[in-house]
Amino acid sequence: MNSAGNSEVSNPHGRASTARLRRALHDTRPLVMGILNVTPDSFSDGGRYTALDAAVRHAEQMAAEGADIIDIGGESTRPGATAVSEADELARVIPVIEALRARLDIPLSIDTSKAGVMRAAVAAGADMINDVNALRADGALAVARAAGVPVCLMHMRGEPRTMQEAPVYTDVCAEVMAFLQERVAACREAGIPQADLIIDPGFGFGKNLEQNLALFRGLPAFSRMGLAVLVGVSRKSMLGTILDRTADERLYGSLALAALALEKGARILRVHDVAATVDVVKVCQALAAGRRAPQENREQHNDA
Ligand code: 7PM
Repeated sequence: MNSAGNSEVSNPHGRASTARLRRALHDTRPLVMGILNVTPDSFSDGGRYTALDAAVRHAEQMAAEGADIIDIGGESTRPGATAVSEADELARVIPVIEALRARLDIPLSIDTSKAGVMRAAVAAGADMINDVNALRADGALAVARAAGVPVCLMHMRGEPRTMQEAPVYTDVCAEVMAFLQERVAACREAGIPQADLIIDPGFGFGKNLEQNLALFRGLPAFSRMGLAVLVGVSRKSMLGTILDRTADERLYGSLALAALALEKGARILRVHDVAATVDVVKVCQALAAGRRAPQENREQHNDA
């Protein structure tokens, strides 16, 4: 594997934050990824400064709250979203990545499906690629390979604009797993190291409530694929449907799913509410450590 050599092209700084992300990915402590939505810049009455400044302050707050990764998205990948041009997406996310890289040591993730945005984002300071399209766009595999950073491969049925129109599966877990296996194989063939791959069932992306719940119950099987599993359920509409609550009323439901996801083997939680989720991680970690105690006790007993 010579991804280090190629990575010099687009990851020229050989960043400490990328190395820190890789170490964290191979540690057992679950990671909290804070969501940073970058709104379109307005050039009128100082709006451009305001949008960038608001994004930087939001990211700084999430870092202070204990986020392990900041995921920067230009909104084009949301369910129901209409396509955003590459030029518009670059104009939104690149200034934010540059500003954050200059201020923070925290690993930065770029949430995009476009090869050109991936390349520019990593050159500007991103340490990870988060692609809801699992590197299926033209040129995305080659760019990710050359970038030499970890990649999250997410399952999506259909395309963002139309995918919530009556999705049909025979066995949603088996079909999502088969898709992710195929994308992992494509990445390996393209030369991306297995250790740099993260998988994500893609909650809400072309799935109804029943299918989302079946996927969530199936999380242990995804973990057994041998790759880190990322779960993104924060404030999602599956919670809105269960609770009959608006997006800003879904914190408690999101935290319930965060704890359950960790219990089912999730390694990265992609969330809006970083401080609250960091507490969930600490509580679940304390419980998990207690679960290992009997074995440690037994070993001590055997040694004696
Ligand atoms: C509206 C609806 C706005 C949904 C935003 C969203 C995921 C992701 C998103 C995920 C990974 C959101 C989503 N969701 N990337 N990007 N996994 N890897 O809730 O579940 O943020 S966009």
